[in-house]
Amino acid sequence: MAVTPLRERKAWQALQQQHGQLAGRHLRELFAEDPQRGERLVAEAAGLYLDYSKNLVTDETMRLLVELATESGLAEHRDAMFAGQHINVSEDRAVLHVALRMPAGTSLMVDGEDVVAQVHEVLGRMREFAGRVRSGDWKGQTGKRIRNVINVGIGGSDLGPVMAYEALRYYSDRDMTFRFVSNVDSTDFVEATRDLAADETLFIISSKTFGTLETLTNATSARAWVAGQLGEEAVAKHFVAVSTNAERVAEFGIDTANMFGFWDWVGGRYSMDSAIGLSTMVAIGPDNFDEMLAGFHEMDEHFRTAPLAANLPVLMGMLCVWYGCFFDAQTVGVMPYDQYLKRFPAYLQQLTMESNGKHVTLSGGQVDYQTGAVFWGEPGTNGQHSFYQLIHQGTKLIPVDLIGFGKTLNPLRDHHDILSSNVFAQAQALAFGKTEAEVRAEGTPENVVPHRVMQGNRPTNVLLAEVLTPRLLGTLVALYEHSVFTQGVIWDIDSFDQWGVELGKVLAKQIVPELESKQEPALAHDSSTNALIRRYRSLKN
Ligand code: G6Q
Repeated sequence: MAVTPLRERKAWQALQQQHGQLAGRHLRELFAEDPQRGERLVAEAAGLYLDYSKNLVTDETMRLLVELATESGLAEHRDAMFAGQHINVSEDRAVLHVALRMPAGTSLMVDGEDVVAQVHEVLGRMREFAGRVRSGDWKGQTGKRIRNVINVGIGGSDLGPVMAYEALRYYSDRDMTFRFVSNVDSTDFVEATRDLAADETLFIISSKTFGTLETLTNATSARAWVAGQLGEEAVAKHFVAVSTNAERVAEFGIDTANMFGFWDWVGGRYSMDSAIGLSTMVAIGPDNFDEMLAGFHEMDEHFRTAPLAANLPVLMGMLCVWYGCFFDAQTVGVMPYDQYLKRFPAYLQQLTMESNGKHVTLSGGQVDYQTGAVFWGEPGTNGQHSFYQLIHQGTKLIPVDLIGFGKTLNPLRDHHDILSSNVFAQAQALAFGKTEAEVRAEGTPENVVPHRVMQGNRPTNVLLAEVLTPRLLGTLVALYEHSVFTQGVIWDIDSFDQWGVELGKVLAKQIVPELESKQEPALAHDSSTNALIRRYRSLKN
């Protein structure tokens, strides 16, 4: 799809003028002039209510952003993704995480194969397996039931599973223990296993390629840990694999009958609802997992069919472009006001930054505008007592997404109203601040007045949902996935490759032998790397 360079698109130029016009305006004025704004600049879908009225936009800005998305070919790119076209150009692959949540009985033919049928075949096997582990029918080597499940994986094969487990812990089997080993730092493995008995422990080795050094190192230690306590023959009952690479799984010594597959059209950071979610399914049960998939699908359908101007992920994606490209905002904060979502910002970091951390266009030219923002965050209200200060009164513009819920899963006195009041109060304070006159009227000593003034005009999105369910989690993740997609299309980049990550995998493998070698290795790196390696060798010996 040939596309006009971003800066030459008509809507881009109009948006530049818009930005100029809005530069001196304050959200206080925008609300005063348009008192209904807070009821109009909202959108709702799949159980999520989005209030985007406290953004530095007018109706005209939103109209132009929609025009920019249209001119960028968003609808065509979206349809190409849903049709299984190879939109991941640098890897020549289809991008079909949306097929992972298409209902049984539907079909999507890609390169001559019905991918939906394949998805449901694997889901069926996962259900059967998860059911057996949960019921105690799947026995370990000594005949005991499995009580502990450890997912071994990293990046996309870890962040989704651990985030989903934490988010849906309320729905999990509380008689079982779930742990996640990702870091090749031996501390991760040792701490995860130190109080567990091998004969009650099942390892799920999750690796799309089954070639990732960290995961294979941890998997090898896990096998030694099991074999050391129960003998080599125990491996069959204590290990299963999730991968696209059956050959390597077999080489590692896991029976491919105990392997759950997925496909090269599922990117690692888009894989938590594929077989990579096996630990999630064992934790929350197949029915809840189905609910999560239904939530994903509902948001997919909204993204696929809703007009751009009322399309939640499109709105959120366009606003990211607006702040990044026109206001030079470098970061986006995401603050879930729900303790169960404590790993959601970390999950989003990979989803957003690995996807849109790119500096060349689809056709290989250098971009001459900002692309992916730095995503970060912590659950509220904790963050309010630390870094929110910089958002309120610092010199950087940081758009923030605040995520709140009408109900808590763990009602306790008035905790939830106190928690939720902070969502609204923070959005209010960030938008409207506190003027000099207001500070003075409080009797503040003159020399303190400037310190207590809150400029306001800090943008937020508020997302509200009823309660955190498996379905809602699917919806929320799909919302951000498609927001990332929207940004990537406007920026004309490949949101689905990750060559920077691949580089790290190759470089470390070259240096390992130089650290391990008994003889002084001949080092041919730059002088800094050579000196660091020599220093490390002297420290370790
Ligand atoms: C995800 C990335 C990366 C990947 C890990 C693990 O999009 O490519 O985070 O998921 O490097 O890779 P494997 O699953 O192949 O071990």
